[in-house]
Amino acid sequence: MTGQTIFITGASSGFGAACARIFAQHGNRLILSARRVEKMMRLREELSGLADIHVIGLDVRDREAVRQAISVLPEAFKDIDVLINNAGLALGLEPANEVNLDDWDEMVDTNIKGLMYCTRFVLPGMIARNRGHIVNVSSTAASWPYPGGNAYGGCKAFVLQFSRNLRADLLGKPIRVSCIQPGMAETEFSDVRFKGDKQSADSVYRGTTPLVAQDIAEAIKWIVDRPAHVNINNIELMCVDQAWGHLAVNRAPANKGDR
Ligand code: NDP
Ligand code: 8X3
Repeated sequence: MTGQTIFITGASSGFGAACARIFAQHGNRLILSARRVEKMMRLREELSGLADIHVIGLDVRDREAVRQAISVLPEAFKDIDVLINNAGLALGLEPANEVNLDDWDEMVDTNIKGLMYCTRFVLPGMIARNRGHIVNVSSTAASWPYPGGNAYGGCKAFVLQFSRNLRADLLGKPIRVSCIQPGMAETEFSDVRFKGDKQSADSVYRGTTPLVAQDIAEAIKWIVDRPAHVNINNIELMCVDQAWGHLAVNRAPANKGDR
């Protein structure tokens, strides 16, 4: 379908920027939001001639700012058809007993609360217009735990279950809710997770052909393009160089307590 108004959070890089590019190529109106406005202005420049683009500097953790941004959208952009709740991040890989609590707070505030705020402020308009689609970006980390994934995986599990519960709330209304669970994809994600430690970030993808942002954007485009009576509940995708491993087993004699 063409000519829709698409609101993308986290549009300054990675999956969000790739979504902007792919949806712009199909004649949609785009609302791009993230904190780094200059990056989105450059993207708007790149896509000029393809789509009308409204850029919002927005920190999704700020509930009042989210409310305000959505309530003052220009006339041409205010009827949001598709919300892509993509803004998010992982911080650190420390075990739970060593983690910096500020990192946990920031992950919860962004991945969970930010996504809730955007959803809550966009949804009433969708219901009033009797049309809409919310696509939430979760992660394989929602379903498959790994050491150091602690709060990040927990946040993404919230996104998956929240998506399903939204569908339950919306039954009887022509509003779709989808969730996508990508595996490792090379974006700024690992630079952010390792706080600028380039070596650690690069090591995540070394020797692999990881997913790239375009892969996720194409999947989201496909989800949105299904006929109106089809709701894609959830999609999980990984690169071919990623799969599950054995469950971990502790064989060390020490630290077994009373066993
Ligand atoms: P990037 O780091 O490239 O992009 C993250 C985006 O989120 C940026 O545009 C960033 O913009 C935005 N963002 C972060 N915090 C905030 C905030 N407080 N307010 C508004 N925007 C924010 O990573 P990806 O593109 O890879 O990540 C996109 C989503 O995909 C995230 O939710 C991530 O958890 C998820 N994901 C990533 C995977 C991967 O391996 N890359 C795999 C599975 C899921 P800015 O800093 O300008 O605010
Ligand atoms: C990002 C994928 O495996 O780093 O959500 O958690 S992973």
